Parts: sequence; C-alpha cells; structure tokens
Amino acid sequence: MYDLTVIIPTFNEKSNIYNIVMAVDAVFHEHSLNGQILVVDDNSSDSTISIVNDLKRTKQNVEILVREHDHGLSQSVADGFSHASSDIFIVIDADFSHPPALIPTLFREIRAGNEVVIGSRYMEGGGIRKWPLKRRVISIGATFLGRLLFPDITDPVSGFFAVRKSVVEHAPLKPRGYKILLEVLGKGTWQKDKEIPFEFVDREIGSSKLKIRTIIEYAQQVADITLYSFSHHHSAAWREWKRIFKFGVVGLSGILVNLGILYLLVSFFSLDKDLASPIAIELSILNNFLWNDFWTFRSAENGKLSSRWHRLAAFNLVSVGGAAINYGIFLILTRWFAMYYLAAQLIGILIAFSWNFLINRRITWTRK
Ligand SMILES: Nc1nc2c(ncn2[C@@H]2O[C@H](COP(=O)(O)OP(=O)(O)OP(=O)(O)O)[C@@H](O)[C@H]2O)c(=O)[nH]1
Ligand SMILES: [Mg+2]
Repeated sequence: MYDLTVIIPTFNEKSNIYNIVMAVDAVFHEHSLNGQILVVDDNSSDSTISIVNDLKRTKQNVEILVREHDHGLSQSVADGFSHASSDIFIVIDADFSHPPALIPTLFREIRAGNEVVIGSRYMEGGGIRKWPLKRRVISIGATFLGRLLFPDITDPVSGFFAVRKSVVEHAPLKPRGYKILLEVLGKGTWQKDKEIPFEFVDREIGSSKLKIRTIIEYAQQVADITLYSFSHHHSAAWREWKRIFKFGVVGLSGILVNLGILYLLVSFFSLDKDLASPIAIELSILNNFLWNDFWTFRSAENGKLSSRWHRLAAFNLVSVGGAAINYGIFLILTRWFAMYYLAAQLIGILIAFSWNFLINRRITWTRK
C-alpha cells in the first residue's frame, strides 16, 4: 500500500514519458513520500509503453495500465482510480504542463482534511503561459460553464488535482471527454475542497489532441451533471440549487416588504407616493440582504468581503443594477417588440434575478 498514487494518462507521449516519471519519482524521494506512479496508456502506437516497461525494471513503484477499449482521457483517469494502490490520487499530465514540484503540496492539503485539492490556473497566483488565443477563449468558456455549477471553484476543469479515494469510490462516474475533474466534482461525495495556484505551461513536445468533439462532449457532460444533481441531494451542485432556491424565496419576501411598507407609508403616514416608493424599495433591499446574509449564504466563508457593511454595500449596488436591467428589458420588449407589458416585466424580473444571483455570488458572497 502506498501513501499516494500519481496517475499519468498518456497517449503517444514517447518524448515526455521518461522525463515525467523520473521527475515525479525525484519529487517522491526529495519529500520522502511513499508514492506510486501509475501510467494509464490508451495503447499508444509509439514507444510510450516500452519506455514505461523499461522504467519498471529499475523502479518498483512504477505501474502501467494499458487500455485497449473505450479510448479517452477521462475514461483512462477513471480506470486509474480503480487500479491505484492507495487512498489518495493525484492526476498530472505527461507533457509537463503541470509542475510535479507541487505534488507534495497537493498531498499535504489532502492530508490536512480536504477531499479535493485543485491546481488552479485561474486564481490569484496562477496563470497560463504560451497559449494561443483560441485555446484561451475555449478554456475560459469551459471554465465559465463549470463555475455555474461550482461557483466557489475558480478552475473546475483543471487537469491537475488530488482527490481522496472515498470521493470517487462509489461515484457513478460517466467519464467522457477531457474534463474528468468536473465529473468528480459533480458526481463525487465531498464537502471540503481547496485550490492551489499554478502556472500552466503549454507543451514543448508532442502533439495536442483537442478537437471540436471535445467541446460538444463537454456541454453534454455539464447537462448530465446538472440532471444528476437534481436527483442526488448529497452532490455539490445540489448545494448550489438550494442557494438559488433560497435566494428566490428571499426575493419574493422582498416584494411583500416592498408593497407592505409602501402601503403603510402612504396610507398611515400620509407620505407622498413618490417619496414612499424609493424608501420601500431600499427597505426591501435591506430585508433581502439580511435574509441572504443570515440564511441563504450562512455557511459561506465570505472571503472577499469579510465585513457585513461591505457586503451590504455590494448587494445594494448589484440590486440597483438589477432594477435597471429589469426596467431596460421592459422598455425594449414593450417598445421594440410590442410585447404584452406583464410578460415583458416577467422576463425582465427573471433576467434581473439571474444577474442578482450570479453577481452577488461572485462578489458579495464568495470565498477568498
Ligand atoms: N490515456 C489517455 N491519455 C490521453 C488521451 N488524450 C490525452 N491524453 C494524455 O492526457 C494528458 C493531457 O493531454 P494533452 O494532449 O496534453 O491535452 P492538453 O494539455 O489539453 O493539450 P496540449 O497540451 O495542447 O496537447 C497528456 O498526458 C496526454 O498524453 C487519451 O485519449 N487517453
Ligand atoms: Mg497538454
């Protein structure tokens, strides 16, 4: 039994495989880690397999799994999970895009109680070197979709991560495409995660395998995880649906507060309507803020805006923006598209609601 297993998926990596295995093993030695190296190869047609077999003669901790069916990166990593001889898995590319030197950090963070530890390109301190614009745009799009499901995670599609066996052991992974991490986050059982920044370096040697099909498969995967979360309430994405639901309930309560106060001010305090309305609006924003802060996002770590006053200010600004969006959409739909005014207002409300939730989730109630 090893303390950890480093899983290296490979397909035609003859120019990298020797160096990456040696580099990972050197890190094990340097940090006195009892680690296994598991190469999961999709029956490469170059010499990748024989190079690993040569390495195995001198290094007992090196294993290779050669797959002959169901070719694919995610499938290979999932097979690696079930063949590893330890309880902690770290996945790393063969082409030195991910720094082996971070392996001990990922391992330590898992030991410290995190169940998933992600090497992030998109958090402060992380980055991407030498990527053509097209790759950047695709990656940012993919990350955006993934972040809708896991808003606290900056890089839910990273290929460099550590995970405990217990997270994936019973998970009905349906691996396809390139984004095995998203599948792990969506179907696995976990509560605590952590991200570590790193700089992704584009491969120097060997060829890239990104195809247009990859993008389609990714969209299917996001849809599949979304459906899964509706029926599996232990999943991480379900935690997010609960927040959205609570945010909606709070929004409805805000309407009652808004109308109630307006009525009180006008009927009982004989206040001028034009003055009473903005007061009622502001008090309903305050109502919503308090409910969201104490209920919807009670368990949020509130890393970025740690002071409640700052969160209130942010929420207020976002709400004013939401109201402007609501009104703008109302005007556009009724004037330009001659839409029935109530339908136009409803569409405005729904879009403003999405705006309010997404922006507040990113700014007001987000972790550091
Ligand atoms: N087992 C297996 N490994 C794969 C497959 N496709 C890619 N890999 C490996 O997965 C890792 C990441 O693949 P890359 O081709 O580097 O993907 P990328 O980093 O998105 O793209 P480039 O670096 O630009 O080529 C590398 O170690 C590849 O050898 C596959 O179908 N099966
Ligand atoms: Mg690569």
